[in-house]
Amino acid sequence: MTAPVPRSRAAFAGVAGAGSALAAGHLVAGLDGLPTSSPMVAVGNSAIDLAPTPVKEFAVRAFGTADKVVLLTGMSVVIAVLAVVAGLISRRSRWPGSVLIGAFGVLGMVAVAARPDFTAPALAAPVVSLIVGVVVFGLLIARGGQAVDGEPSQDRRRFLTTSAAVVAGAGVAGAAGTLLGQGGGTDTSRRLVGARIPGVAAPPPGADFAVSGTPSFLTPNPNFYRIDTALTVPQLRVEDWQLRLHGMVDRELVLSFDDLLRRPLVTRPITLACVSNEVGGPYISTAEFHGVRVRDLLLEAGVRPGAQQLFTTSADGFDTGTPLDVLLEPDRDALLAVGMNGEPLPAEHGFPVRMVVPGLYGYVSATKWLVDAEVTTFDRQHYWEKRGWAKQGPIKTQSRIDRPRNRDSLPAGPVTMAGIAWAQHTGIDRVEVRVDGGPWRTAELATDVSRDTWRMWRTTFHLKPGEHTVECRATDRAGHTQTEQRRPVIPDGATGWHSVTFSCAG
Ligand SMILES: Nc1nc2c(c(=O)[nH]1)N[C@H]1C(S)=C(S)[C@@H](COP(=O)(O)O)O[C@H]1N2
Ligand SMILES: [Mo]
Repeated sequence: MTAPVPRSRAAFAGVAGAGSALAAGHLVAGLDGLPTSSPMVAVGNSAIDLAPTPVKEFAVRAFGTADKVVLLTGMSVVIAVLAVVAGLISRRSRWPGSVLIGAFGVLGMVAVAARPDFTAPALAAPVVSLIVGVVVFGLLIARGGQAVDGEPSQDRRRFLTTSAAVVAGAGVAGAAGTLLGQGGGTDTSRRLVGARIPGVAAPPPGADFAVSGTPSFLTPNPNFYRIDTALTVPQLRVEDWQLRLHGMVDRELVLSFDDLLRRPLVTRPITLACVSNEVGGPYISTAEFHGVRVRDLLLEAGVRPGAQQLFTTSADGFDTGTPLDVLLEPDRDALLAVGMNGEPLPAEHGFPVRMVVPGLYGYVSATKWLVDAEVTTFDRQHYWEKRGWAKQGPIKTQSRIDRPRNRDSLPAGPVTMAGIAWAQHTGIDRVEVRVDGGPWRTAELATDVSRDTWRMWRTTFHLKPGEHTVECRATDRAGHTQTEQRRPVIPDGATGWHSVTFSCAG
């Protein structure tokens, strides 16, 4: 004869059951070398792909690269609440809660099976997860019961010992799963590739005004902005990597990493920019990219008449379409990049191979963890096009003020203002700056490195005490001056002048 399980124990049984289920699934996914089959990861990735566009835009705007941490935290809270419910409805019998936990296990299986990189072995993780969840929950509910005529302290000790064992086991399994999922051979693989990436020469003197507050001309790899839909960074190895270039071509190419590196490797400085960058935003960076020209590969395969785009797909299911007329321009130097700033691509930036196309926003050109390239017509819609963004995304001429910063307070007198301007593949001709709506003044420009990269500017104004607003606008070499009209990032990139308000003290 037993009394109902006390509320606190029942709630704990729910949370510990769900937690050990997720940890066990995570461990099996890591052991299998299929980190995206971890139920927590798969559910998170599905949430990212299914989220309506405004929600995603908000997430990127509000949390930037931390959006994934926010998503995982949010998921954990929801799961914890449901787990408490599972516990509380099982105070007299383990079954109602077991059914609820089992239902979540099935949801995890569905999420794993729906992933674009799904293969049957990936089901092992969610299946183990489901079983562990139901068993641990049932065990803790059974241990949590109090014998009506028994000794309460003995009950408590028994429940606490079991609970401690479960928590420790789940912690170890979760941590081991994360470690196993991270290594994945990518690190070793990167070291092997390292020797094959050429070094980079320093940018020419005067290529940036870092002393006046601009970024350095080349962005160090760890500081390079990162935008993608991958909850966990795909872990690929060069040994397994293969690219299929197929579709409307005369000769299909299947390239291993060695095949790719047998082609001439070029090094180009390129400024990559994200279409989701707000006016004044941080999603722009520059690197020397090392890679093979996409044009050479397309010519080798032979593009058939009528083909319009190269549809590229990543190992994690992201895809995009890039116009063939851009990729085939002789001087565009669109690259299948294998390196960045003298190193193999970092895992976060697409190891082992990604595409980079000067002049196009990343969402229509810069596929990371590239595994497939299909020459096709414009009919096939890409990932962001399906979500309301423009099919094509040439980068808009833009400029940004890096110094002063909003709300800075500076001494009155000479104030140096500095920032960046970009019009990839066209080049920057002029940057003008004005203070408090006064006349435009042409700023000093940094050394011109390439029309595919950003260009730094600076100028000094003599300012009186009080509040001031500075604005800037760029003119590109096609003679186009940035419009003042403010437009949002969706569907094809923000427009408007960046402005910064600060004050000078006398
Ligand atoms: N596989 C994959 N590649 C991707 C994306 C992605 O979500 N998945 N995002 C694209 C977008 S929107 C941009 S702006 C660039 C960013 O590249 P970075 O993270 O190396 O800066 O990658 C592009 N390539
Ligand atoms: Mo982007």
